Amino acid sequence: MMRKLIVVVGLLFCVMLWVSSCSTGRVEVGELSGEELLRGQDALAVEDEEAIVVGFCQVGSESDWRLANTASFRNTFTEENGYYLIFEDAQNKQENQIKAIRNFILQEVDYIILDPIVETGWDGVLEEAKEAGIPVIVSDRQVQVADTSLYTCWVGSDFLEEGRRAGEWLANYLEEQGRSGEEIQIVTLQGTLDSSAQLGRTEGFGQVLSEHDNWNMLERQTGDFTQAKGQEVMEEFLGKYEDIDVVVCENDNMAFGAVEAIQAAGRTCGQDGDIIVISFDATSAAFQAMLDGEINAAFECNPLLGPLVSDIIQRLERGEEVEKVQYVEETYFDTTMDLEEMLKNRTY
Ligand code: GZL
Repeated sequence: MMRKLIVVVGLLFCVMLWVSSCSTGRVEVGELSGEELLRGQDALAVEDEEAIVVGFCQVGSESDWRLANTASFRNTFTEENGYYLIFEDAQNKQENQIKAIRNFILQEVDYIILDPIVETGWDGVLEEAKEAGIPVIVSDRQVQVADTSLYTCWVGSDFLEEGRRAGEWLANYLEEQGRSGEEIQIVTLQGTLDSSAQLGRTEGFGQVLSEHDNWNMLERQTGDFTQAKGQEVMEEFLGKYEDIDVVVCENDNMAFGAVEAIQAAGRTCGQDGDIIVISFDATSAAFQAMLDGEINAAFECNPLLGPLVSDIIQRLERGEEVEKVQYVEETYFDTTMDLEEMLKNRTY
């Protein structure tokens, strides 16, 4: 593929500003095209003409999982590995992601990597990327678009399976506790609504829930994958419901918030507590929380997607076909396991 010409547009933009200001005293934004403005803000100087220029549009920095996912991409898409990475953190706003993609298009990157905050609302901007001839690789969360040719492929977790796995774990755990026939009251802290992780985990756990007539889902509410919001919603649940046996937290950080709320309310949770805490992600912090007896089980969601996406790009560069959907391997962990030993080997 023709490599990017060495482009240093920042200097050009400054010269344009200086010339314009000489003539009118002040540059009116209207005098510069959107492209000139954008380029001026994002001077792109690709030192190595052979570098593969990649624009990565990240969700935000809302959780431990997200930080590990960002680190995986930053550690993979390096100059040493033959890349020039343009990283955009969308601060959990879809409109910022759409702006970032348009910016990548203007900068004529070689590939766009998108981790979409939510599944819908992507058809227009992905059409623009397709018209610009820039392949889009979707990572982690998924997009729902009418024309799936708008993206090259997706790589990430089977969120539905994660949810089912958690439900099946709970059924086994209750059986071991001799509580199979008991009325079980459950609340759920959901992730960001319409995100693939929320949709899949809610649906997957819901399928197992429907197989147990004695399980009662009192309420589901989003904690937006953050610890603060997770704590706030759990406080509300504890105020509303006298009897809660299980809280399903659709990520670790909401689980940590739920534990804070439970303990502040004078209740107990985890290994020997009266509220079972189920979490998703299984970051190192979740292992520590299980070792501290605060949560019962963590369902793994692998954030280390950088190398997988790089492999896809290398195969595309060689003109190879890539599978449209690529799942990562995942498992779960609970307090019956040698978590101390496992924690030593965790890299996130
Ligand atoms: C899951 C990922 C989710 C994590 C959260 O693949 O999209 O977003 O479960 C993160 O921790 O915020």
